[in-house]
Amino acid sequence: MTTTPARPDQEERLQAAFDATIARHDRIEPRDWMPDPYRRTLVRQIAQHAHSEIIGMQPEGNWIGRAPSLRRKAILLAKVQDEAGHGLYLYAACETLGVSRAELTELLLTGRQKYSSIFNYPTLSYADVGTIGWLVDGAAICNQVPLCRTSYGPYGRAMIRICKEESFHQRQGYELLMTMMRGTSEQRAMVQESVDRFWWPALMMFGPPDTQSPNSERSMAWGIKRNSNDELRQKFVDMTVPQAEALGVTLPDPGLRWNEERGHHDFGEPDWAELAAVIRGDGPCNAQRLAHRRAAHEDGAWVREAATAFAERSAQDRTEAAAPTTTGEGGR
Ligand code: FAQ
Repeated sequence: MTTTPARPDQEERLQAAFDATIARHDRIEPRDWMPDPYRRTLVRQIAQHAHSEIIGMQPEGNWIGRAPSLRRKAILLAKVQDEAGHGLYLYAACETLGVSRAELTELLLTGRQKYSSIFNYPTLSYADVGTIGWLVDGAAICNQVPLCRTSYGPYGRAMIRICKEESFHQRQGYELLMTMMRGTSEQRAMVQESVDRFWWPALMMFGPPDTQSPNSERSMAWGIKRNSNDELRQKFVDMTVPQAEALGVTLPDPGLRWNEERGHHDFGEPDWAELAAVIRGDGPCNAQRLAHRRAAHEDGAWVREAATAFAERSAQDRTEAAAPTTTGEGGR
């Protein structure tokens, strides 16, 4: 959706009001005027985020039928359902910018919009459920807590609730891994193997390095992003290292060490060529994840048709009930 074109003098005033709102760190709301590039950037980021939540149900969903106990199954089901909910809040936030959920779904299914690289990796053992909670939700929290203060109102408000739920997700993952680490040597080895596979992809979730991030500078000037990709990646590493020590796992990075001078951990360089390949569609599970999403969308067509028919029928019933009756004194 584009706003009705304003006259040049009006446009200047509207732009000045928009700039002043951003400078005050206030919110832009759906009915406020906003420049088209700001709207387009929001649609891109919020849609990518929504798609990530929905596609992100697949790697863990893979294990619902094979959970090792009823308790683990109930926890995992609740988590995966939360992710569907997050996708829906985010699609709803995106719709306030004038695009429909149907359009966004079409853009995902035709590969014209992205979703997070992390969901293109396989889940090979039950430990991956714990590692996704600990590392993937942990990275998501680092990235998303600052988004609660993003400049676009509906996105920021959606993020508040999402972050509360992500925090539960992170803890359930850590608790699962802690339980396995207190178990047998095979279970400990399973956890370490899983952490070895997920560590680098988790660091890549924050996006390319700042020097190669074409969107960061403008998104930060607009207050959409509050921190750069590298700042958040560093925060995640600093937060995770002591958790790994408490858990008793080794993070697979020989370059990882505390730097007293910087007051942060130094760490190795992720494989940026791998991130680029995964984003391009050439990751280990890209084709499988999109094919699954496409099939689910097609299988659900009858539900959408039935819901549309029901809504139309209900609207017609309401119109008929509200219409003035034609049967007067002379009627039958
Ligand atoms: N994967 O210029 P930048 C979750 C693209 S939710 C794929 O730095 P930007 C919860 C980027 O789109 C995880 N693509 O871009 C959960 C751009 O391409 P474009 C999702 C990536 O937007 C847990 C290009 O590269 N979270 O985990 C990635 O300023 C467990 C250049 O990059 C969000 O979406 C990537 N990792 O910064 C669910 C958070 N990185 O669009 C289930 C909101 C970059 O120009 C289970 N999003 N690209 O063609 C953001 O904070 C930002 O969009 C970034 C990227 C930081 C992801």
